[in-house]
Amino acid sequence: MMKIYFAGSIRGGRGDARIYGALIELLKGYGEVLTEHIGNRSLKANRGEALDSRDIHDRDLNWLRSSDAAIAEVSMPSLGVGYEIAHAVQWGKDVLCLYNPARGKKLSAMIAGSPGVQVCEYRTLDDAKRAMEDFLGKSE
Ligand code: 6K6
Repeated sequence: MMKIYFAGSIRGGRGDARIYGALIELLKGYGEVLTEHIGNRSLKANRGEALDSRDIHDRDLNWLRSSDAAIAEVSMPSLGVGYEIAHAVQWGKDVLCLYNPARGKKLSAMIAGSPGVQVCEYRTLDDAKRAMEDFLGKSE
């Protein structure tokens, strides 16, 4: 089964957590989502898992390295998500960034201008679903 790494903001802000949850539910139809907790709305920006930061960092990078495809929701700017995207690009992974301009933040030029990532603007869950299907079809 394909291993999918999903990245979304945690300490950057949880305003889009509901969207992450919906995207993760869709992704579960295509493979194993290694980071299901990102969509958990009880995961708050200031009160996370019981692991310390070093353990979270090492675990997440190991998951990312072992994944077949990486998908990041980037409408809410997050240092951690940017850091993960940079690693995935360096490791030669296929990376899809989903960006909803209606959330009101302009996408960083470091993501919008990265030749290693595919950026897809979306407005509806249906748009995002199509983009993820196209992308995963190519990474198989
Ligand atoms: C949760 C709530 C408060 O602190 C946490 C720490 N827990 C984390 N658990 C799992 N993944 C994390 C955690 N913190 C950051 N990450 C990873 O970085 C996730 O894979 C996200 O894609 C990304 C979020 O980064 P920030 O900078 O928005 O936190």
